[in-house]
Amino acid sequence: MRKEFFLKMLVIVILMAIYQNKILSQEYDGIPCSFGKNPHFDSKILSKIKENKSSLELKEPLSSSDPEHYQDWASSLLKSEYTGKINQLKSPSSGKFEINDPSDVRKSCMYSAASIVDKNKNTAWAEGVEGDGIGEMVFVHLDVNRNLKIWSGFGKSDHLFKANNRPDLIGIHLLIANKCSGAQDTEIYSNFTYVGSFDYKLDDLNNYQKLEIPETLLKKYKSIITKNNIFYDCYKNNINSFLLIEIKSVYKGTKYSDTLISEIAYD
Ligand SMILES: [Ca+2]
Repeated sequence: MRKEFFLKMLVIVILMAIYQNKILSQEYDGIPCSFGKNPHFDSKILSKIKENKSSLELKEPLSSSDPEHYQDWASSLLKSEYTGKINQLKSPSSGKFEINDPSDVRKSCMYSAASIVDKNKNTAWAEGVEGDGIGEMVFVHLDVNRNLKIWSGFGKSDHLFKANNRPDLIGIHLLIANKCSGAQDTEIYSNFTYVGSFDYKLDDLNNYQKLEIPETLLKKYKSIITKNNIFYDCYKNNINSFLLIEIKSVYKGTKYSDTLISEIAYD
């Protein structure tokens, strides 16, 4: 009798394990950073910004443990190769499987826009569409009054730099967030004004190179700031300028067609 009971329980446990695994593998996609199929920013939103009709909100996390907010900062991002190994726990409140461990969140979001501003040339934003990613865009939040530099391509190693695409010509759009409000763990930037854009030719270099913004555009930026009289209610910083980087052409990778940018920082 006891043996029968034990066997029954064993079968139930095995069935539960199989069922659980099935749910987990189905739920892996898109949590917490989604990929190319689910863009949060696109050229239609950019057109609306140009017409002052956009309701775009960019959430900037206060902690580097929350890079999932940065998935809204790009038109696509490459699916992390670590996704399959990430643990998910069932949330008691929603019943959904979620990633709770910050290090797992970071793994899932490894190619998000967070990787452009993490001061680490070994991490990068990568576009996540088929082909070379021409027309794909990513936001960075930096003070354009300061000198800037860019590390285009995957700076992790010479091998990876050459194996992947590097941006050749990029379009740089300058925007102003007229509003910022502090939330629990993020700052929310909204009410964007489009200042203008220019094309910038990059060298095929596995290192930092200058990113210079034309004086005429900076002059226009400063005149808009003065006119708009921007008031911020942020916790962390009061930088109102955003750059939207658009891939226009690439230096082809020897092995992959993913285009990456490792870092944009102050020079
Ligand atoms: Ca980086």
